[in-house]
Amino acid sequence: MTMPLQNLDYFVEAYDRRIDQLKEERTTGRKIVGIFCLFVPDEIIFATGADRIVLCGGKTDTIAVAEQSLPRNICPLIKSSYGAVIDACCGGALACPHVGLIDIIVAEATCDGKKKMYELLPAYIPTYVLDLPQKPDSPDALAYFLGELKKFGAFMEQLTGNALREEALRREIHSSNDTRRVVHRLFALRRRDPPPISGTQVLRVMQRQFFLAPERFREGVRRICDEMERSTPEPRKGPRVMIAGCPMAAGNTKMAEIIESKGGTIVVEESCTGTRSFWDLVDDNKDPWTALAERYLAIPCACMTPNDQRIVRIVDLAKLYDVDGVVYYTLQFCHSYNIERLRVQQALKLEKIPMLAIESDYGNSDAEQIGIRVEAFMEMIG
Ligand code: BJ8
Repeated sequence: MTMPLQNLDYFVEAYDRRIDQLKEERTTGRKIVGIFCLFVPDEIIFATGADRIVLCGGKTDTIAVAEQSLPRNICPLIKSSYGAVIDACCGGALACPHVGLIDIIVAEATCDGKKKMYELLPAYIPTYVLDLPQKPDSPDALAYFLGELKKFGAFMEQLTGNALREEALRREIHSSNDTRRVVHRLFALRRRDPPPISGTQVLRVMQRQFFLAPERFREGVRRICDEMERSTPEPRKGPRVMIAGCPMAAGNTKMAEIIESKGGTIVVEESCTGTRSFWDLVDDNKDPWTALAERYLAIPCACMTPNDQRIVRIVDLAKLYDVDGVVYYTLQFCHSYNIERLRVQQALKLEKIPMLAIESDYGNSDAEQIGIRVEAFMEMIG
C-alpha cells in the first residue's frame, strides 16, 4: 500500500540541501560530529554549537571493503558502518558522503561488535567513545551515566571551544522534545484504520531523522502529517503488522518492502528507526543533566541487561496499534536482539499475539525465501 504523499519529496530535497549546509559549516569552522547510535544525546552536541550527522550503516556496497579486515560473521550494520568510514578515509568510490564532512566520531559502548570495531576507527578518524552502564536498573547506573554525560559535555566544550551553558542545554532539550512530539503525531496517525501511510514510507522518513537538521526534519514530518489528515487512504489490504528488532539504517528497507509486498500493513516499528528514537521525552522540569541521563539510559536497547522495559514496550505497542502480528527482525549475527527474541516471543504468546522471527542481512539472496515465510504468516494472521 503506497499512498501518493507529495510531501515525501521534501525529505529528498532537504537531504541534498543538508549536505551543502554541512559543507558550508565546515568552511566557517563549526565542528561536526558523526554518530552511529541513539545513546549519544543530540542535546549535548547542539548545546556546544556543534552539528551532528548520523553515519551510513545500511548500505551493502561498503561491506566487502570491511570484510577485508573484519570477520565476515558479524552483523552487517557493523561491517557496513566500518566499510563506509575506511573507504571514505582512503578516498574510495563507495564513500559515505557524510564521513568526509565530520571532525570526529562519537561512538558508544553498546554491543561487543561495535565496541571492538570502534577501537579500529582512530586509525582513520578521531573517535570518542561514550561509556554506558550495561545494567540500567542497577542503583549505581544513573550516577555513572550522568558522570559519563558530563565528561562528554566537557569533551565537546574542548572540541568546539564553546562553553556548555545550562540555558543552551535546556533550549536543546526543548527542541529535541519538539521533534519527538512531531514524530508522535505521525505515529498517532498510523493508529487509524486504514493507516494513511505505508511502513516503507515511514521508514524512509525515520531514516532521515539524524541526517537532517532538526528544524528541517520537523517541518517535513509536519507537512506529511497535514497531508495525511486531509487524505482518504485506500482500504487496508492485509493484516496490521508491527516490526520489532534491529535498526534499519538508511539504505536498508528490505524487510519493510517484503512485508508490504506480501500484503502486510506495517503500522509501527519497535526499533531505533521507529519508536525507540522518540517515544520517551526528556523531563524538562528537572535538572537538565539528570533528565538527559534518565531519558537516554531508559532506551530499551537489547545491549542492556535485563531489558524488561523493552518487553513491556513491545506488548504495549502491539495493543496500542491493534496489530494482528509481529515480525521480529534481527540482523544476522546480532546476538543481543536474537537472544532477546525468546523473551519477546513468550510475552507476546501470553497475549495471544502471533510472531514471526526473521534473521537476515543486507543482501538479496534470501529475499525470496523470506517472502514465502512472510506470505504464509500474513495468511495465517489475516
Ligand atoms: S540503541 S539498537 S542504534 S546499539 S544490530 S550493531 S546491536 S550486532 S545497532 Fe543499535 Fe544503539 Fe542499540 Fe539502537 Fe550490534 Fe545488533 Fe549490529 Fe546493532
